[in-house]
Amino acid sequence: MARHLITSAIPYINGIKHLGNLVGSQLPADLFARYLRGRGHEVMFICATDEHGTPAELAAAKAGKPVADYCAEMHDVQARIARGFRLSFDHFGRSSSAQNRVLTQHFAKVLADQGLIREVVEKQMYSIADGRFLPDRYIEGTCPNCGYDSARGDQCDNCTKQLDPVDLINPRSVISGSTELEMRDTKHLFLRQSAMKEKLAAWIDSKADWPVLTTSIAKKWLNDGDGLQDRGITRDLAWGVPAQFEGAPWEGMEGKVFYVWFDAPIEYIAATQEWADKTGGDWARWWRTDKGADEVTYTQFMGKDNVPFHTIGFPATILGVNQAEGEAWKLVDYIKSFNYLNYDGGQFSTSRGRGVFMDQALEILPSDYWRWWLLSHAPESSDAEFTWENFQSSVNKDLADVLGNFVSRITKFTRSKFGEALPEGGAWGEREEALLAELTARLADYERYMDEKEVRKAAAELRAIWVAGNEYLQSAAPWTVFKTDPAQAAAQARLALNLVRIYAILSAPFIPDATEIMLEAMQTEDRSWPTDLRAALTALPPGHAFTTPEVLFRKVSDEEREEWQTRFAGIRT
Ligand code: B3M
Ligand code: ZN
Repeated sequence: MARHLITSAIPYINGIKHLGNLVGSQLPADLFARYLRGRGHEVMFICATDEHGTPAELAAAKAGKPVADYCAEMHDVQARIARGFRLSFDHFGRSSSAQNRVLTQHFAKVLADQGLIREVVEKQMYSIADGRFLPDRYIEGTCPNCGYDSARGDQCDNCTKQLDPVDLINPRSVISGSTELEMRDTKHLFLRQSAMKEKLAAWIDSKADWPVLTTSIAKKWLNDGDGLQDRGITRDLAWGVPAQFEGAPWEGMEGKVFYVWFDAPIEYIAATQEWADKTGGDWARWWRTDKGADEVTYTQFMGKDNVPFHTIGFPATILGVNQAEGEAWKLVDYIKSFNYLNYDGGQFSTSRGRGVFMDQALEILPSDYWRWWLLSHAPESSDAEFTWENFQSSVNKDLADVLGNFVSRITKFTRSKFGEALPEGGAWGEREEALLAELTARLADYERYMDEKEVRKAAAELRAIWVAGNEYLQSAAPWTVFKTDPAQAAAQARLALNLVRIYAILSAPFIPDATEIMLEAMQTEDRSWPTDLRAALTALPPGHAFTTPEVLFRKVSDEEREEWQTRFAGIRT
């Protein structure tokens, strides 16, 4: 038994996530967590909401709520939807927690003590009417490139040109609309990432087993020069972790907070502390290498856009802090990153409300249907695309025709010929031995793909394991055998019913609700991983009672598909 720490990139607080976000971080992280628990390992699975920064402030303002209230409400909404998708976090934290504030300020102080922070005076737009500095996104004006009159200070949404607030024609404050803006000096803290370059490079070079997607992005940032520039870690905002020295004032930093990307990854640790404070558990054995975390395998899951912050930014913080005496924080062992999932010929878009969002998905079908499609089409080697045709066909074929049909056929057949208990008599023949051999080989592949976090391949192998059972039933045809040799049919039914329990266990990482229905139908609580398949195929003995479940998976009709296609073609408002 090993110990595994798993974190998913923490979703922004400013709205409900779409299915593309889900499949890029939380869902595959959950898959891996459930798999490892199923194999008997000790798992700590952490996620949280990312609550600081301008997006949170802007979303709260739009909702007409104080930002703290808005975040508390949205956290509950996201937590509820996460439960709906059966995301099995050990803790779903909040980056605005007291634990994160304390730890973020502690890390900043240690970094400063190590000489890894320097102060920089910059010029920034100040709004006299609002009495505050304005972050780039708080300034709007006319785009110098295309003339669009609501271009943001960081980018023009119309022509996509990257902008600087000073480029805007007639700039105004998003908060008050005031045009009384002037450039003023403001002081910020910069993390001296450049001083960490060699350590970072050596660390990334040592990760030969990482996915190419992860290392290619990491190396690009490391070597391009750009990525290794010293990075501003404070902002002129009210909402965030105050830029203080372990709670004491930091001269010149009054009214400033740490940049959201500085405190967000620290929340992985802080969320584990939140968990410990709630449960009385020990967080240090997961995060402090001097307290047992050196024996932990730590895996992170995220979309490719988050990779630079996890291969450069956060490790620079940890490596820098660890230079100090008494600091010994765990670095990530493996970063699994994902490409993008597109939606029906375009991109999912939160800002434009395009695609299917997590709450909407659960309104039309239970989570297993989505989990299966998303994971079996995870955007690993390239971007992937969601289409309703493809979704309908996967659900109908894989879930209804293959797995659902297998469970339904064998339970109904046995009930009608023998009653609702595993029948007695008969023995295995060549066909059963051949099935065992195939399942043994496929299970080994399935485990290997899961260990390697090859999500799509694992899904394909699991499906093949279901298919093997279906084909066995088809060729054994106990309904025909029963007419001439009931004992033989009984042996076949027994094997197939045992296979239902095995399918329940193996499928749990992908479709946990179906697992519960199958185990309930087989009237067993035995969830032990079938390491010895021969034994597992006879685990439920003759006479063991079962029930015949309602339809495990229903089909998606053409009418539904068309209805959903139309319903989600527009923009969510
Ligand atoms: N909140 C971006 C995102 O939701 C960001 C991830 C933080 S991970 C520490 O994709
Ligand atoms: Zn423009």
